Amino acid sequence: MTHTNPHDHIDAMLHETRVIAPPEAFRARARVTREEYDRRYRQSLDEPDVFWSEVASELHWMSPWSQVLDWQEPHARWFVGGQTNMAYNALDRHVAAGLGDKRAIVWEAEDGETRTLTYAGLLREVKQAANVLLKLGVQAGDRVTLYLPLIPEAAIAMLACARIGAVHSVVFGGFSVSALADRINDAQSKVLITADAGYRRGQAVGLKKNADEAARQTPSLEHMLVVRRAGCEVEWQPQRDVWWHEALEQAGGEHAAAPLDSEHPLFILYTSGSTGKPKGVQHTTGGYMVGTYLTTGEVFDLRDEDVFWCTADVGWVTGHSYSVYGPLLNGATIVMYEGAPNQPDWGRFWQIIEKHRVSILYTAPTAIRAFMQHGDEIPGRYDLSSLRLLGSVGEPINPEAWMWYWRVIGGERCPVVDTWWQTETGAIMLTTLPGAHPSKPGSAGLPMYGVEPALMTRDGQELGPDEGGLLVIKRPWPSMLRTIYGDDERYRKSYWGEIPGVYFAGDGARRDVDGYVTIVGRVDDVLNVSGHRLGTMEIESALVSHPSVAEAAVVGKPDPVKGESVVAFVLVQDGFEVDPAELRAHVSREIGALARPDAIIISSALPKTRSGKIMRRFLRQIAAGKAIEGDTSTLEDPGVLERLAATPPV
Ligand code: 6R9
Repeated sequence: MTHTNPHDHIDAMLHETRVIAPPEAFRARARVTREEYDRRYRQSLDEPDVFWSEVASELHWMSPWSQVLDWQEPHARWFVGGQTNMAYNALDRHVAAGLGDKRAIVWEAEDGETRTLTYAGLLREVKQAANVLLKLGVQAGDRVTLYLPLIPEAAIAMLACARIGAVHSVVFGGFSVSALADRINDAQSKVLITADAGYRRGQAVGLKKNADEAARQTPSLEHMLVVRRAGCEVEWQPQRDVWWHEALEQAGGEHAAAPLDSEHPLFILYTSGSTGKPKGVQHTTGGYMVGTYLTTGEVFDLRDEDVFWCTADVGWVTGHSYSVYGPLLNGATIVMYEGAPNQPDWGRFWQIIEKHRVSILYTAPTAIRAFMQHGDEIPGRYDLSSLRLLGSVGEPINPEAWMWYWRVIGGERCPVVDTWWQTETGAIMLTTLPGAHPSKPGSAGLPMYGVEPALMTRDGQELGPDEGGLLVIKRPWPSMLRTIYGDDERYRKSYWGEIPGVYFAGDGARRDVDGYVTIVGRVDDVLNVSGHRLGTMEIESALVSHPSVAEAAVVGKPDPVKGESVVAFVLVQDGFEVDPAELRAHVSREIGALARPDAIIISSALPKTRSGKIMRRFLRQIAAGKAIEGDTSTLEDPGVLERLAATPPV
């Protein structure tokens, strides 16, 4: 392996051979050395029972497991027979160890308001919230939907559910009424926890108003628990609606965490797949807890004095595993920021880091690229010396953005970990360990303990070094999804049925001779827009639900900041005209603003095979402004491609 001095050049930025060793000062006191990684990784594959028992034993179990893994492909049960509680491990355990006064959450609003909760304070509110849920009739196994801004109550509500064994389903606050209603209905939730409004760019966004509208279509819903965040006027149904602050005040402060089976469901989180309907990815208690605990501690080299800031909203899996559960399980201090990265300007992140002395920052390439666009001068105004480690997640990070992050934000002092994982995997799967492994900008790196990746062809042939193929995982791991809620058949087919005997991730990748895996991108009809997963079919069905649209095809187009942007090819319904602004607003209403097409191409025909299948491959080329490549002879009317390429987007 060659080691390139990062000072050397810009020229090397485009070469894949660049390797950056862990900074010496970091390496010298890192939690995990290279030798230790090698030894433990080996052990995790050769003696998984011994390895996982050791890790799980660092947490509290109310009764011990009798078997580490029961694997009946594709169904895994981890820590079989064990009983534990996520909230107990995230809170009570630390308070019992004397850490009650330690800061658990340092929250900051867009306007600079801050609120700090200690471990003891957070535990108190979680116990009260647990009692409120019980009083509303929520029982272990019942589903509770959360539709909240990024405020401490989001974490409190998640932990309160976990404490009583209710299954939370967090719906991102930016999602629309119908996206919310669909998710409540799929989960058959009894209770919705929301807020009067959230703030974004100084504007109050009416969450309760959306929730009220959704509730008209969700018969399972019995109660709405409403956090007062903005203090704005809301409609109120006294039979159904309960103010969070009033209920908590009246609730008892004592609550003993329920001992739950290791395989008791912890949460459902909806994510896009290659068909129209989002999948309710289901995680369970014991395995997810062990996975997020282990990865947060070791990938981020976590220490008692760290201030950990994962910028993800709790509406995404990164917000579940690394804004809430993983760091709390490790007793860390978390920063939580409810607001946009450019409020009041593009220096906001750096100002927060300076103010709260953040030592670990975990964010997405799309944010890094946006900061990079605004230059080195803005971060240069702030004191970033508290930082000691940087992380990236959500999409491939281009080497140029990686280098900028390392150089400008980390001052060539902080290792950068590029962590690959998914909603389905629950926790980080591929990464480098910051003190143990050199980084190769653009490449996620090596498998975490217990993860056995491979590159394969569609028919299951394993590929050698540097051959591009499909990323698969060859054995179960503790934090893996257990099923798709209400649709086990879809779970079987999507993940363990594509290539028999292995977990199919849906990503294309290659692996070099050192074992470093570089992710190329999705191989299915899933887009990654600003690090968020969106199904092309979901957007297409939103488009065709508008009266002016007869048919639609959606593809991604490479975008310098978002990674991918949404391009929609739209066939107009006879007798209608397409109003692009109205169509974009319609998609926002149907799904959420993040699905809004950046470009709409209005056309009279789509490229179809004789059997009627839309050839998206060609549409991707047209969207990217590229020349058409490939065999067009199977198209019913090859002339359609030229006409589409000549149509300016609106
Ligand atoms: C954690 C999360 C998962 C998809 C995944 C892949 C992409 C995530 C990545 C990455 C390259 C990384 N992805 N991390 N691609 N390098 N470090 O983002 O979960 O929202 O389910 O998305 O995101 O394509 O398949 P999720």
